[in-house]
Amino acid sequence: MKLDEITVSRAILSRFSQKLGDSLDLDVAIVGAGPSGLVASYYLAKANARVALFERKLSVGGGMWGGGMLFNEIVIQEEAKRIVDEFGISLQKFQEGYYTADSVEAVSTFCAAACRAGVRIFNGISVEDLMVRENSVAGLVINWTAVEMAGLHVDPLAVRAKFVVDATGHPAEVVQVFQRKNPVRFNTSSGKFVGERSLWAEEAEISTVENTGEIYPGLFIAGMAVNATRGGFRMGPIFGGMLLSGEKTAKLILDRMRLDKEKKN
Ligand code: 48F
Repeated sequence: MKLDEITVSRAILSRFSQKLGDSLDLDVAIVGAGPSGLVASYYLAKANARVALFERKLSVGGGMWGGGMLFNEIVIQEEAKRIVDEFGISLQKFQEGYYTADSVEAVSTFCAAACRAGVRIFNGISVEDLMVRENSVAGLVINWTAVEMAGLHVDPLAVRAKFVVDATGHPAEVVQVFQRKNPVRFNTSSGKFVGERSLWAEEAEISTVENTGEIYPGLFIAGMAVNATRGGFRMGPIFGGMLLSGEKTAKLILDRMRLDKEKKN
């Protein structure tokens, strides 16, 4: 077969335009492809929601690749074992209730499962703002990470979504930019972004999951962004809470979608 460079270029342009074009009007837009965002997106897509995931970096996986202090093993506790098993990631029992997984296998498997379930993942794209309507969040404002890094004055594009999930980890970037630019009151103890507390793994793992939810109409928080937004503790390199938070996010949004549909009919 003869290879033509222009056909290669045309194939990339055409397929990417189609993929992004099909993602401009979504049920759910997730920001951040760490463990919580990947897992949330997987369960949403599996239930046939139209979902896309926007990740600033080239690589997905967020803070999972490096395990703890670059030792690329992650720890999963008993409560989240069923999720890891569902994805088919190999787990080794360390001692009662503690399991370990190779972080590279974990990231690549979560990512492949999300893609195969129908999630469209856009890497190298940063979310710089939200789109709003009167009293709710209506989507994302996106731009190339390369534009952001170069500090170029280039206007962004917009993505409409019924629900937005901040899964940006410790900085809770979406929540923070939204608060900075709008006189909003969140569903948190102070009505504002509270900020993350120091390390307390057990407490943090519980509160991550308990506090996962909608903090403003149309805006959900998942993973470490939950503890940052609601003033929870950090938990270090144990990842069960991230997975359970992602699963809960998907469940809450799917319930809401069902309710909204029933109300319409
Ligand atoms: O930090 P991250 O892995 O979030 P997570 O799912 O998991 C937290 C754990 O990794 C770990 C922990 C628990 O053990 O404490 O830190 O809550 O992934 C967040 C992803 O969001 C991307 C960022 O590059 C990372 O991959 N991200 C952050 N801000 C933006 C963004 C943005 N504005 N636009 C797009 N992506």
